[in-house]
Amino acid sequence: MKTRAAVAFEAKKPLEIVELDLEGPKTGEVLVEIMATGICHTDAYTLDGLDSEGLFPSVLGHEGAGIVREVGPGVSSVKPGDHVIPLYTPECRQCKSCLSGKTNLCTAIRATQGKGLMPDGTSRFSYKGETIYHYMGCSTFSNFTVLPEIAVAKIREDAPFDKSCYIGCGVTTGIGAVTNTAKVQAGDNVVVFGLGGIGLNVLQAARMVGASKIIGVDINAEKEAWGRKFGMTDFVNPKELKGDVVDELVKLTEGGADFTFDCTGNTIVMRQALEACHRGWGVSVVIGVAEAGKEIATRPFQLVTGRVWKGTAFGGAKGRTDVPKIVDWYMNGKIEIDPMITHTLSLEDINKAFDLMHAGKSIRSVVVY
Ligand code: NAD
Ligand code: AHE
Ligand code: ZN
Repeated sequence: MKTRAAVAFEAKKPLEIVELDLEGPKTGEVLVEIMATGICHTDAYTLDGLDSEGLFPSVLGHEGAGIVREVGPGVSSVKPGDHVIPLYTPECRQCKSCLSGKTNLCTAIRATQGKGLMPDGTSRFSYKGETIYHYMGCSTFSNFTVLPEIAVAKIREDAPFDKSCYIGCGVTTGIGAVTNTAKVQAGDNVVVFGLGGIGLNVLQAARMVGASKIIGVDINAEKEAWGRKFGMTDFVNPKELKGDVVDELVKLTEGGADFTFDCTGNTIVMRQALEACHRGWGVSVVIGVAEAGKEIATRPFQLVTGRVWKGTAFGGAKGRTDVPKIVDWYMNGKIEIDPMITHTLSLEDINKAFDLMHAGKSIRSVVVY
């Protein structure tokens, strides 16, 4: 079949809207009509050529929601008509990682996914006879995409696609980082670095679990008002600060935070986030994805004296199990999504979403097909 898609033909070039050829689902795969997709900073980072796994030409996008239109042989967990969210972190429930109960990082298809291919080692997308690569196993910048059955979460049908798509990455990552990875408790002090599409979800989760002080840090002054909407109690803008940001945060938290979160992808900020943790027990969670080649550093003494450095992918969420629950949280009003979706665009305008993100003018842009 044919599908309209925004293709990344080259790094650092705008996406091009073209009609691709799409092969139907093979064994264990499903064809999904994507109804809406968010644009996450990770898409921009890959398009900018900063992902060591980035491949071109490819169909980017990993924050979608849609409807199953066809299933391949052997598919049993979903059927045509089901509403689903594609999962860049699948959940096979059979691999060593899934069975361990210790991680959400299913390994069933990670090797081929990282090569832009389906589990059988081939791509379903092509253009004028040339292979176009998949991205993060999702490729939601295409109106139709093919996914392994283990990489879709079935969700309730009354959830609006243009909002629930955000649960495919940003919402689940931010909320899960707090509830699954850090396990923040009522009364804890929290610092969130970077108040974008991920950071604001960390803030709302910290508020939801009853954190005490919830401090936001951002170099964009406009993010103060955004943070306050989602539970932030204090704001620090390093650009407007005379002294050192870590000293300021340690002072504000009377000795250091119980939990800090990096939602910037900047390795200098990651260090600040660790060092702003409380001596003896503070935990810093790296969410941000750093450019290829970047490394983190700190004095080992920071760890010797009890600070813990850890990271999280997709908020530690097990996609098929947890995503439908997060959709329920949204539909029941436990979490907010609508105010964070600042721009809704057509596929033809998708490059504007990247411009808005780089200019710091959007929280989340969503493309509706
Ligand atoms: P975004 O562009 O919406 O937000 C980033 C925010 O960080 C902006 O508000 C920006 O002003 C702020 N910022 C930039 N430099 C800063 C600095 N030096 N100090 C303080 N604030 C600074 O991006 P996003 O969509 O929220 O994504 C954030 C990061 O999380 C990206 O690196 C993205 O790739 C990553 N991410 C990781 C996961 C995961 O599973 N680990 C999932 C989604 C996104
Ligand atoms: N491919 C990159 C790393 C990119 C990365 O860390 N991706 C996160 C999700 S970001 C979503 O917006 C992730 O899930 N990582 C775990 C995984 O298995 O990819 C690189 O550095 O090679
Ligand atoms: Zn993302």
